[in-house]
Parts: sequence; structure tokens; C-alpha cells
Amino acid sequence: MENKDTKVITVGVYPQGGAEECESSLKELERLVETAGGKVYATLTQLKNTPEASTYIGEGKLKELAEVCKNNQIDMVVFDCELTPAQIKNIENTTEVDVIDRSMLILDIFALHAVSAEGKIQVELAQLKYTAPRLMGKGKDMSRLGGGIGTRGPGESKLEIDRRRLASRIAFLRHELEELEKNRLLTRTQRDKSGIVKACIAGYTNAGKSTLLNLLTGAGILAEDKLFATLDPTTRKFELPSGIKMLITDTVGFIKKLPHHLVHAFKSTLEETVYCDFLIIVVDASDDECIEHMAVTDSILESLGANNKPKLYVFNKADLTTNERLYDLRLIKGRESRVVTLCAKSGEGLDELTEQLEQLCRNGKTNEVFLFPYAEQGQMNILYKSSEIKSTKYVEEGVLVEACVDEKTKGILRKYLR
Ligand SMILES: Nc1nc2c(ncn2[C@@H]2O[C@H](COP(=O)(O)OP(=O)(O)OP(=O)(O)O)[C@@H](O)[C@H]2O)c(=O)[nH]1
Ligand SMILES: [Mg+2]
Repeated sequence: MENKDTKVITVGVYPQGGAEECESSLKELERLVETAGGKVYATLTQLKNTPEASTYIGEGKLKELAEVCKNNQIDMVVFDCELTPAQIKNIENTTEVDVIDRSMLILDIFALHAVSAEGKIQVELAQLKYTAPRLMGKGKDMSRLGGGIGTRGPGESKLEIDRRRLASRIAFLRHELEELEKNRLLTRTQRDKSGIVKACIAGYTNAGKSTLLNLLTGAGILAEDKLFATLDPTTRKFELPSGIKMLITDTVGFIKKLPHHLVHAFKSTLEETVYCDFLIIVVDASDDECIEHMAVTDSILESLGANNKPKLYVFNKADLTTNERLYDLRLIKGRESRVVTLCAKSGEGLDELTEQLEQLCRNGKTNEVFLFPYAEQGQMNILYKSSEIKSTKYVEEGVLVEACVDEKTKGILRKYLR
């Protein structure tokens, strides 16, 4: 990967009492920088209740930043917030190095990891809308930009930022995306008609979502210790020990400070979380920040309109944490949702997980055997209309039917239960 040695300074501003949160956010930003191929040389923070309108950080801090950049041959400054095009331009004028913000960095990583046509178009569109105006403000020779952190396009292409072509490129990509969305809708409708239960794996980035789908289905998805390793949704069929078949989808991970417009840009893939029967929320239980990660996950699901689905919390990476902590986490979520503990890497805890999946798929349904005397065969229609029939046998006393039924049907047909 090019720019392996891009020397980066990260900058965070925090309000009174926000030092701890700022520190953890900067730690995450450092991982993002590494994933994009850079190395954090130093980190600058400033306590400031309201950011400066023109330069975000204060004048003195900006001078200090310029000084550090100059003395240490720094290539790039990454701000842990959203900057306006004007702020970027002003900061660059003083520091004389490239400046990008958290969202540009995230989009850069998305650009590196996008594989499908839909994924690539979504990334490029978001970049043209968010990154391009911020690069244009720089007033530099645009042809020299592209290819570095924050300016990479999806795949091999560099982000095109020619002002004249911008609008027509956006219109073209929008149209392409609409076509692909139509296809996605069609596949979704076909899946809905099949009546098969659908689950979606969601959760914070790097929690182990892809590892879980690989464990269950041998999906062969790339799972690595990087943020946003997965961008494209993958759906696989999984057969539970009882024979029930279900579809499970692995999606892009969530992260804090994911701007609303980014969520919107990836709506068509994130919407997989809306069109499912229940959610499997994977949590890296070994991460000190995992409670906050769950809150971030909830709020993104909320904005997608998917937070009311039944949830199964999978507290993953059990091998890296203590039993006490796992117990506490289960207690926190156990009141409102189903919870399991898992080590997706080794498969430990898989039985408990499949048992919970089994129950969620059944949605309170149970396997029952009914005997309908030949004179009352008409009652069998109730079963045929509402339930999955496992087997039908004609015996001397009548028709023996095994079916997977919900509570209501079971109540109506109680007198035929064997
Ligand atoms: N020790 C340990 N590592 C795990 C476990 N599950 C996953 N990992 C590791 O955690 C890292 C992230 O796993 P992924 O499956 O890629 O995570 P993800 O949630 O799909 O991440 P993104 O797609 O980047 O959002 C990988 O290095 C996995 O090997 C586990 O149970 N124990
Ligand atoms: Mg993944």
C-alpha cells in the first residue's frame, strides 16, 4: 500500500469534563489512520468549549501545530471532528501540510475496502459530496491530488475533483445507484416471498461480525483486525440443528461520530438491517468502550428505523475478557433482549448461540403432533393455513399431522393435540 509511511499528527478538541472521551476517540482515530496506511507521530489536544469558527483550534494551538509539523517532517494532520472547507483551507495555510477530518479519513478507508459495484458507487458519491468540496478549497493544483490518504477513490481510481465534471458525475452515479437499488429490492422481495427467517448481524466495527458469519456458514468473508474490513453486505443460508433454514446477513460496522450524511450515503446497504426479522448484535466484550459501542449501535439503528427489532446480543471475544465482566454485560442487556457469550474465533459458545437462534426463528412456535379423526379432517385447514407442516400420516384413528405451530393455533386446535 502506498503512503505506508505517511507521518500524521492527530488533533482533538474537548469541552470541560470531556478529556476521557476525547482520549478514547483519539485512540480510535489512530487505528483509523493505521488502517488507511498512516502512522500517528503525535497527538495534540485542546480544552475548548466552543471551537474557533475559522480554524477550529485556537490561534496559539495552531502555531504550536505548525511548529511541530515543520520540525518533524509531518505529512498530514487529521482532526477528530468535522471541518468545513474554509477551516481546512485556513489551517493548511498556517501548517503548510495536508489537513483532513475524521469523515474524510473514514471515507478513504471505505474507498480502500469497497468491492461491489454498489459499494464503490456509494463511496464515490459520498466522497464527491463530502471530500471533494473540502479538497477544492485548497486552491492547489488539483491534478496533483489523489492517491493519498483522504483523497483516494474506490478501487484503483483516484478521486476526481474537477469542478466542471463534479455535478455530471454525481448525477451519473446517482442513476447507477438507483438501478442497483432496484435489483436489491427485487432480491429482497423474492426472499420475503420464500417465508424464510432473515437475521442481520450488526454492531461496532471490529466486533467480530464477519468472523461470526464465517463460523456459522463458512462464508469465507475477510475478517481482520482492521476497522471497516467489511463494507459490502453478504448473505448466507444457515441451517439450524433442527433443520430450520435461515438467512444471515453480515453488514458494514458502525462507529461513533459517523456523520448522518454518511449513514444516509450507505442507506441502501445499511437498510438490510431494516428488512430482517431480528438482529444479531455482536459486541467485542473485551473492549473497555463496549458499553458506549452498544449505545452507538442503538442510535444508528434508531436512525435507520431498525431499533425495534428483536435482538440477540452476542458478547464476543469471551477469550479476551473475564467471566465477571461477561456476567455484568449479560445483566445489562439481559432484561430487554436475549444474550449469549461467544468466542467466534474458536467456536466456544456456539451451542448456546444456535439454541437462541432456534428460539428466535420459531418466534414462540413449537413442534406439535395432532390427530384429526377422519370425520373432522376439515379442521386440518387451520393448520395448513398458518403453520409449517412437518409430516402427514394416515393411521387407523385418523390423520396424524406434525407441525410447527404458534401459541394461537395450538390453542384453537388443542383438542386434537396428541
Ligand atoms: N480473540 C478473539 N478474536 C476475535 C474473536 N472474534 C473475532 N476476532 C478477531 O477480531 C478481528 C475483527 O473481526 P471481524 O470479524 O473482521 O470483525 P467485524 O465486526 O466483521 O469488523 P468490520 O467488518 O471491520 O466492521 C479479527 O482479527 C478477528 O480474528 C474472538 O472471539 N476472539
Ligand atoms: Mg466484517
